[in-house]
Order: sequence, then C-alpha cells, then structure tokens
Amino acid sequence: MRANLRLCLQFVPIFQGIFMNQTFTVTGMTCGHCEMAVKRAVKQADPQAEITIDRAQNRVSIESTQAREDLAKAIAEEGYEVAA
Ligand SMILES: [Cu+2]
Repeated sequence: MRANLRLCLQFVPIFQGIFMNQTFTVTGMTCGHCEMAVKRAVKQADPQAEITIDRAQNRVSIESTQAREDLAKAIAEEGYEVAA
C-alpha cells in the first residue's frame, strides 16, 4: 500500500499546469506580420499561451506551461532567431 503510493507520486509531473513567464530575445521581427507569425507559432506549441511582444526591444514574453526549449524551437522554426 505504502509502496504503491510512493511509486505513484514519482510519476506526478510536478510542474504540469503551472504557468511560468518566460522571456526570449527574438531578432528578425520587422513588422506586425512577424509578430503575428511568432504568436501563431507559439500558440501551436501551447494553445493556452499568453504572448506579449515588444518588437522595439526584440522581446517576446510568454506565459506558458511548456518547456522553454519547446517554445524557443517553435519560434526558431518559424524563421526567427532566438538569442536567449
Ligand atoms: Cu514582418
């Protein structure tokens, strides 16, 4: 009984469902269409993501439960360079 409980807890994904604010420096966004493309790409990786873009600062802020590398990959695959 006790062993089963311990086994069970090991498989609970601790960070599932927790939204974290993640900020990326993304270069190559030159206009509003680029912003939309980045937002669309992130939404494909996480439909629940909240995305704020400050194009003048090359800054993309994302509220998401997804892993940072997955979000960065989605943006990079859209054709924009992710610096950090
Ligand atoms: Cu553009």
